[in-house]
Amino acid sequence: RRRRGGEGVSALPSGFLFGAATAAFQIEGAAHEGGRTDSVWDAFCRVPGAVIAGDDGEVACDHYHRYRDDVATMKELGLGAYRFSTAWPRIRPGHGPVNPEGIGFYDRLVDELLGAGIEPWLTLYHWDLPQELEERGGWASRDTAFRFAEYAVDVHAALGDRVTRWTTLNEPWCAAFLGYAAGAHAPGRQEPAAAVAAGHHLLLGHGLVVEALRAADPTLSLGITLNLTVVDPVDAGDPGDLDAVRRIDGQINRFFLDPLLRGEYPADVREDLAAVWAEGLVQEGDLATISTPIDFLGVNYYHGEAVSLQPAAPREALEAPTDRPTSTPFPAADGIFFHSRELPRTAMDWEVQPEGLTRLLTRLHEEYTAPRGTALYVTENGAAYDDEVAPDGSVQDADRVAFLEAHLAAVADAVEAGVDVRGYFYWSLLDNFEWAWGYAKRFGIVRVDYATQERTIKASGRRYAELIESVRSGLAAKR
Ligand code: GBH
Repeated sequence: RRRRGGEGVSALPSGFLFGAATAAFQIEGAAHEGGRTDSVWDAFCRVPGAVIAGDDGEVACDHYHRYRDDVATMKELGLGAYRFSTAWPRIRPGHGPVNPEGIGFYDRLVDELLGAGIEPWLTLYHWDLPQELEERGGWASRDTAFRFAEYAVDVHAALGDRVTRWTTLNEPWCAAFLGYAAGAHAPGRQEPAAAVAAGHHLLLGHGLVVEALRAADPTLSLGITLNLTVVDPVDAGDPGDLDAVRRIDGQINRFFLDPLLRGEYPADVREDLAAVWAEGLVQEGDLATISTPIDFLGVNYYHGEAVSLQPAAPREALEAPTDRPTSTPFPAADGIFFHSRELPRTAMDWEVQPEGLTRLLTRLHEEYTAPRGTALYVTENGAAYDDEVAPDGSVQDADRVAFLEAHLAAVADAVEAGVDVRGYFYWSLLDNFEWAWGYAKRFGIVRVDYATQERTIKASGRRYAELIESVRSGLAAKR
């Protein structure tokens, strides 16, 4: 069954939460203001060839100074919630004391959102580790998990009276495996064992934060956001392809889902990664901490993967657009080939596969979240396209409109099938700093002209506003 256009959202209940997402490093700019120190991304941007065109986060969308206008735009779009992240190096640089000026920015942002009737969804970590902590070992060091919990407690002390939705981490797979194994993201290390350690320490940091915030206020709603995907075999009848699926699903999805929601690392994943899994990495009590119950699982879904086993087929590093040499983000993927299917593609060259989102949500509900009463939210989904500005100044991004409608319909299909998914955040509110791609890729429903910092709501933004309003008013359901 394929539903098209706006009709696709009719299964969504009127209370379904619609929002848009951003991340501190990608939009804020003001990199040296208000006592902010370097994050690993500031340092990485200075590495020759690390980021396309030598782009950096110095100015970005200048959101640090323009947040009032940006909140007004969110209100115009009718967003019910805004997912943003706090910059650790603004708030608590490394071992230093809390920086009141850094907290002050988020204090004002939260008040502005609440004043506009928009629920703040705060993410504590979206990849901007203080560089000072990277110099002490970064996420490969166990100590970083404890420093993360200290920082979280500080942010909660300042904002916990107004913010009820807390996400610990955004996409620990990316932070660990793109950052420490592939070297395509900051800190640019290419050490698979450090990546596995980083993955565990990120999860431990998550658990420590959940324990601490739960103790501070049992009424908070706490969760984590993972980048998750559907992995299909090229030939479902080929045992080699099925084993490739098992390994990639293990390294992207189950490495994180199982400790969080089942309290253990999957035995097959530990075995696959044995050569890079340090002795004594997982200490007594870690898994109990990591699996402390959460209220919601945030799902970031962009595209699926189709894999086969073909000896000697190298993994292309899609995440490394520059000439700087990088490695595979999968330490145990020897012989696995990532197949390109006959599907439409975005400007990132990612396949557009909306039904994958329905399948992913259904699987998560059945295998992981429903048994524990954990709610699901799509915390990111979106697409980059080569937008053009029309002579009248408008942006008619028909491909993004279609992407948005198809993925909302895919979420509605999951809701209809009984999956407990309660909200959707489009990535991103604004065109912004797309990591190693710099400003070359635009994901926004709002265009940013980087020369003038002028914002323009794209056709996709207008369409999103219409769909939000039709669901909220119950009109979509009556159609
Ligand atoms: C998200 O990550 C981020 O949270 C956000 O900051 C970012 O701007 C946004 O998406 C758009 O990129 O198989 O090695 O080619 C993206 C998650 C996970 C998507 C890995 C691409 C392919 C990895 N990414 N995936 S690979």
